[in-house]
Amino acid sequence: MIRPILIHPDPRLKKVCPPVESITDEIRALGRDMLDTMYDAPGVGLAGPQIGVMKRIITMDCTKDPEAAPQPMVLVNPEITWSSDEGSTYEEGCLSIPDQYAEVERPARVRVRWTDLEGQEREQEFDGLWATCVQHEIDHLNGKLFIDHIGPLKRQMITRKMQKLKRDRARDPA
Ligand code: K1U
Ligand code: ZN
Repeated sequence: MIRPILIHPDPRLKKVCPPVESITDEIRALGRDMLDTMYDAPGVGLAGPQIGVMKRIITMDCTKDPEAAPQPMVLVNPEITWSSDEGSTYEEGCLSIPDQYAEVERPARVRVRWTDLEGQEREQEFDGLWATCVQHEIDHLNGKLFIDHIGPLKRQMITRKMQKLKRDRARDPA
């Protein structure tokens, strides 16, 4: 099921999410809904709070080649256990901040530990767009958006555009 995506500013996008306590059928169904919502958007990642679910769960698929098999991932309670000193800059976007982009520098490689939907502990190193995306999504779980990594003037300009977008959508829902 495709769920509506919250648009910034929204107080739910500023909150720190509590961990998922156990892997249940409800969490597995949530993971499926998040993947459906992410692919439909389309996006390469999605975090629980973006659909108003205040739980530490993210989805990702950063497969670049449209001919290649999809690589859907659902990460529950993801934690960064190591970050490279080397950085990498990527022009990030966000499904909760449509059509706005800004360069953000983050560690180029990270090691992440999480629980999968079978309840197994997993740990893996990510690089390239996968590394950028997993850090962007974990930020969402901590109430942080990519615009919190940029200067205050550009952040304010983007926030004002989003306030207008929300006013316009409320007046004329598509
Ligand atoms: O969390 C989100 O809002 C999803 C976001 C993730 C992300 C994008 C870019 C850098 C880091 C993290 C998106 O998926 S925005 C859409 C996007 O980047 C995209 C959409 C379709 C194809 C390829 C990329
Ligand atoms: Zn985002």
